[in-house]
Amino acid sequence: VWVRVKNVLKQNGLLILSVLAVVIGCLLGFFLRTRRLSEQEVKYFQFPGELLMRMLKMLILPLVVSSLMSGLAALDAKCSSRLGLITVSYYLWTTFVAVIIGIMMVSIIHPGGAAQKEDSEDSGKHIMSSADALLDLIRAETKPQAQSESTTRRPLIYGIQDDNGSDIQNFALDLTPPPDVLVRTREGTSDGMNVLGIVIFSATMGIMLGRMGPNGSALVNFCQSLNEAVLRIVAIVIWYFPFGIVFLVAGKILEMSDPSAMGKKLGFYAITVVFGLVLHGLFILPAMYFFITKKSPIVYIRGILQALLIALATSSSSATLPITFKCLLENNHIDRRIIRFVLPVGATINMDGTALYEAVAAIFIAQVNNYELDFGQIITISITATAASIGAAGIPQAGLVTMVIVLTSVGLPTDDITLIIAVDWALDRFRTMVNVMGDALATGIMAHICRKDFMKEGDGVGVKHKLI
Ligand code: DAS
Repeated sequence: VWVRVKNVLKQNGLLILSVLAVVIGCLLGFFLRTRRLSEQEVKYFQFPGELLMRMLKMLILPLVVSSLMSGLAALDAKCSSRLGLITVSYYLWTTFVAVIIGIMMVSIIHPGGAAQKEDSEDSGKHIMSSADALLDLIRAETKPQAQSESTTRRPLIYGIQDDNGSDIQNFALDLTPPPDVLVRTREGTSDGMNVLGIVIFSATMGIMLGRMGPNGSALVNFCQSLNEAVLRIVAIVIWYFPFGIVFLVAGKILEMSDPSAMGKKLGFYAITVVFGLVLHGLFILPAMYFFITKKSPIVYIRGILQALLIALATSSSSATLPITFKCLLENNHIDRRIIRFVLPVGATINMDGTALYEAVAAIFIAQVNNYELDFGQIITISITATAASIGAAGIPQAGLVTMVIVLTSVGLPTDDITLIIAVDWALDRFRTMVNVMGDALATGIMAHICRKDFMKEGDGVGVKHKLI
């Protein structure tokens, strides 16, 4: 028995320690809330957790650039375009399914309270016609409306006028939220654009390198070595996680607002989101994996549990990327060339949990305001929630920032985001887990679909990274 226990601990020691760290972090956090720590004491207490986040963020840039550049360079043009097309189509499909699930859940549970049909003068009021809502998505307005209006109906694309009113022929696809929300999470938005920029740059470079032939081999080799080095750093950093997770979770609990102040509607809203995330993350996505690969999703998910825990602790899919990469390579033995391409793209554009969350939140806010959304507006919400999740960065509470796009698209008051902020820090962790789950399962599916393209042994498939 001791030998078996020793083996289990050896294989799963870090995972068990991380689970214990989350539990201890929760207990410690709720205990310290009773001690009424000063702001300075809270800051000192949160430092070890902040250190963990910085360690992970340090690895994102080299990992994404080296993965995409070496991954795309290793694929021939036909294979990479086929892999790219299937990957992006699959990501869009699962994101849209997540939105539909969210809309179904919030319409069935109706957490925002039943719309009063009786005499109340504003019962079932319509915000805007559905045709208007859909057209607003592409309508080029000559002047963005003043930010002061609570229901800023700024379209996603608009022309800009200069001060003397002449149109500047400069149409921007405007995914950034109005300044009032931008100020609150400027670092989130800029990181979002940075991560997207990194992916686009490194994907482009990777494709170019792949076409340079022998001239590009030195740079491809450099990227492969950099990729290997990053994974070896991960193998070291990962042992700090249990310690860092305790302080990260406890530090967040110290910051959160009083859960008892959460009204009944907010409680039902949180339950709706969690039900939707569980349905999509634990049933729909694994079912898709099973039907496509005919393999057990349970065994596959077992291999990425460490990454899911880091997602829960950090609420950042980008920060979790190095761990997801390591789990897929060493535990699930996915071909490194597939991981290098599919995973970084997924971590940037594939956020099923976020898309589901934003659809639920928008309809919840409509219900709380006793607005009745018609079919056209529901379609608008499903389109903008999908688009907003693609634009969201893989950092904490990014979904809260891009949600403004969804609310604005159907004329809902963006100020009502404050209704859900109290529970957002907790729900963010679960939707980040679903985001990471979606990326990891997609990588397994792409590896299965493209297995014939990679019959020959990949470079270092399933290599165990030994500590230096
Ligand atoms: N925290 C984001 C992520 O890292 C998800 C979100 O904010 O919706 O995926």
